[in-house]
Amino acid sequence: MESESGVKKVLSIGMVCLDIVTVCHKYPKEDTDQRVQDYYWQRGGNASTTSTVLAMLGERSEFMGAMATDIESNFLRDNLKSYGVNFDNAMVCGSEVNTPVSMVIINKSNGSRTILHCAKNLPELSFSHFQALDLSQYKWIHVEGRPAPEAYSQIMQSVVQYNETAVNKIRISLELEKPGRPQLDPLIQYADVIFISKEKADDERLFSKEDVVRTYIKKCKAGAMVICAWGDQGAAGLGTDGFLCTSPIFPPETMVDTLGAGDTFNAATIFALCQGCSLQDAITLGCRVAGAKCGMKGNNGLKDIKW
Ligand SMILES: Nc1ncnc2c1ncn2[C@@H]1O[C@H](COP(=O)(O)OP(=O)(O)OP(=O)(O)O)[C@@H](O)[C@H]1O
Ligand SMILES: *[C@@H]1O[C@H](CO)[C@@H](O)[C@H](O)[C@H]1NC(C)=O
Ligand SMILES: CC(=O)N[C@H]1CO[C@H](CO)[C@@H](O)[C@@H]1O
Repeated sequence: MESESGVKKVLSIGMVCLDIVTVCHKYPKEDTDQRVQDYYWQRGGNASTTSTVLAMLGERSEFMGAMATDIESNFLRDNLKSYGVNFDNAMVCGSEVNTPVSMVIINKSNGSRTILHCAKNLPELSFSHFQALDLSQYKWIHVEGRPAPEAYSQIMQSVVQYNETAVNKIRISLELEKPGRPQLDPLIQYADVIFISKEKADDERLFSKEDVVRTYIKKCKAGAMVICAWGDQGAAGLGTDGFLCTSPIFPPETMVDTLGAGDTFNAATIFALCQGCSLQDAITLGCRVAGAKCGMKGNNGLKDIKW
């Protein structure tokens, strides 16, 4: 048995932000005044949510990204601690910088989430900050494709280079999800696992999860795999070996909240791949955990389920 400190970590790189969530029984009409059912703060940001779910599934999990020092950021720090997500290597910015905030409206009648995002002046993670990391602590690095292609390209290349001679091998996963960011596609060549979102696919006129993985696998390095989650259609995965797999959804009894279902899917899929599962089993676990998440408020309840 390896000692706790010898256990390699999974690092998630990207955004942490504050989600101010409002739950209403139906989606509001413009210029009306009404009561809502609930209101709460939660930690959001795709990489940050992925790091949370990885921690709940039992991985040693770390988050790295830019963080402010304002009131909102205090909430985020306390929250990361409460989930056991390490953030010792976050890029802490000066007092003039604001935490990004997503105002989220959850429609209780169907679980849908509408996001209004406000990013003021938080910088992107820089390569020089990343370079100070001791990579020997990690077995997996998950990268949320942010609009900083140069920094992210340098980050990923430095991991690939480290990996060539290191004893401990690191695998990289990359999430490309926002449409209109084709400048991030070249990052695909450095990743072992690539997550492509439905949103990005829609924008590129790819109309099914199978079309997405068949199109994107051509851009991948040998041995890599592409994964695409497609809301209530489940998910598909394809490796450069040409073996296509799909998973159905595992719907909860009632849909409560789909916010972060995609990040939960990514985390559970990465967790399964870290355990040595096949791609088929990994996306199936991804859909099971994401489905369970859709049936609860937030994702804290996931830690009470045995997978
Ligand atoms: N209506 C649903 N019923 C059951 N499972 C669902 C539903 N919607 C999503 N899921 C599960 O979540 C996974 C991810 O879904 P999807 O890609 O739509 O998330 P997303 O919209 O990106 O979420 P978010 O952006 O809020 O993180 C799906 O593969 C599926 O397993
Ligand atoms: C790291 O090395 C392993 C083993 O050679 C390989 O499978 C993997 O693709 C490499 N990952 C990266 C990011 O270079
Ligand atoms: C903070 C952030 O970028 N959140 C994004 C996470 O992913 C969803 C889609 O899956 C986006 O809509 C969010 O804006």
